[in-house]
Amino acid sequence: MIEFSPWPQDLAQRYREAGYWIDQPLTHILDAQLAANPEAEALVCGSRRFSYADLDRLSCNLAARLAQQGLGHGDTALVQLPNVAEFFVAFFALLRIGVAPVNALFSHRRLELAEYVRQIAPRVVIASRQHELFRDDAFAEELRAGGVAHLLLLGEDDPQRSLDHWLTHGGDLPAGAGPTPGGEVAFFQLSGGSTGTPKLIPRTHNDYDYSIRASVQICGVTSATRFLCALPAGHNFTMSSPGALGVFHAGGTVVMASSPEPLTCFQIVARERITMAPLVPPAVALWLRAVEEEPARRAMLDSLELMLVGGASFAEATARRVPELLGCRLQQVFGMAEGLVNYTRLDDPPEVIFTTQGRPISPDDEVRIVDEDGCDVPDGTPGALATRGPYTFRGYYRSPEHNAKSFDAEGFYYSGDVVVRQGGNLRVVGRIKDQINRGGEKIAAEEIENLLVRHPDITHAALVAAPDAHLGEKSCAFLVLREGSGKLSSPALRRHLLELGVAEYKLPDRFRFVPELPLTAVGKIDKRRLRDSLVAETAA
Ligand code: OOB
Repeated sequence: MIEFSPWPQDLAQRYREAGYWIDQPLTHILDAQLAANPEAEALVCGSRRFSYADLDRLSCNLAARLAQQGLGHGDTALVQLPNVAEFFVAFFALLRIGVAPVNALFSHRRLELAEYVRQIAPRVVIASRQHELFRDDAFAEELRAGGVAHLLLLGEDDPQRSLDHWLTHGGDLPAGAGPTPGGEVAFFQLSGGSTGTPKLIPRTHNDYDYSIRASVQICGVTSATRFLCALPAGHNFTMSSPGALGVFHAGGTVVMASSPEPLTCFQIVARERITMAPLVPPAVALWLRAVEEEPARRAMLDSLELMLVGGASFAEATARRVPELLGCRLQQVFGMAEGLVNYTRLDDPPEVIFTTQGRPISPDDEVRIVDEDGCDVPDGTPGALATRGPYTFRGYYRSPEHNAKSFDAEGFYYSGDVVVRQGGNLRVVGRIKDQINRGGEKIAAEEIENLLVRHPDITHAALVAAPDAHLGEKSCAFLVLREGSGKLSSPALRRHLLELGVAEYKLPDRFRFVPELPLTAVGKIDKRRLRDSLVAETAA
């Protein structure tokens, strides 16, 4: 069994009695559609179309092959695929035999993948020849030397390790193979993080499935829903809020897109009659601009009924333009891979939809907003968000020290967000965690600072958020250089980081050289002062 921090007995019992936890594996989502609508269109990827029966057959093939190799309960997998149909096929295949995947982002590079491998010691890695790391066999050899028994690649010619081949040449599931029980870990979500190493979030079938079923209700997903999957497919927003899994649950259709870039997406929306699209704020801004530039484009979005926006702060002025310019409704989403998801409701008054990030999914989501002493603040006063509930995790994977800081004695998780409650709805107004939210992509400051000081000429580094008109935030690294060292150029610094194998979205957008870093009264780096200096700079 894969270890995780369980909910206390009394709460677990309450969640079962309330009907939240139904003790079914997530694969029941597919099984139910296979029984009810096997020929309905489940998934579209370019010119390829998959019915629920296809999705079932392909995932069973892969599951059978993996199980025949001895994979099963307690095993883990590292998956790194772009937004293609195979992402969901592989996800269900692994869950069918109780193997728990980590779905790395396609933008992740050697450093991130190596860290996930270190943490979960996967027996199988599923990746793509399209990715730089898998273009030749060097990294594959490293993985093998590190204990990975099976590497399956999309776009590979050798049938022994071609994902395409394993998907189409199955066999029978060995006796005894099957998903893990509902109460156990189904897979790992990735934390946006604020620490030196990325943390993994074990999600159980029960908790994840509940968040999906409830989201389907709240977002009005039905079998007529045609869902655009343009953000990274493995992200919690795209996967479960209500996400592709919510759409499968309702018997609708998921349409893959390689990025949220407006011109390709508009064509997909028009061709596939998309009704629902989740986007991060910078992508919405690009969509709005594309229609403003060429009003005739709006006709391409005719079928679009609902746009979900979340992942980062969404300016009210931009929110108001969504219905006006794109001709669809808006639903704001404030969620986290750790669990808690808030939505504005479809029947909320426009003021609530435009100015808040909504309220929790569940009547049993407990949300506290507290001051620095941990005391609840009154409505209208900003405070730190703490939460526990039927789909909010209880601990990062194998991270006792970090867990001790992220949870209180009652099991409340401190998300690091500063929020205000008004009329029952939440507004996100700030952040305590040491993270940069670059248009929805999260960067843990400490991770990049640690990499920067590995440069021989750098003694101290501090990464902070700088305001940015398009992305909301960009990252700026303040650096103190070793005495006597010459100036370092931005390209040289970026090269240093890229050579360490970090994902490109984490590279600082700007560098500032300072004689020393300002400190607070208790001797910590005064990041607020650094941020303020950037705000002043932007204003000037
Ligand atoms: C989503 O999940 P993560 O894990 O990538 O990031 C969570 C963090 C939150 O703690 C908050 O800091 C920020 O992203 N965030 C927002 C926001 N939605 C997320 N900040 C302001 N306004 C929003 N609407 O980002 C995520 C997961 C599920 C659904 C939607 C987003």
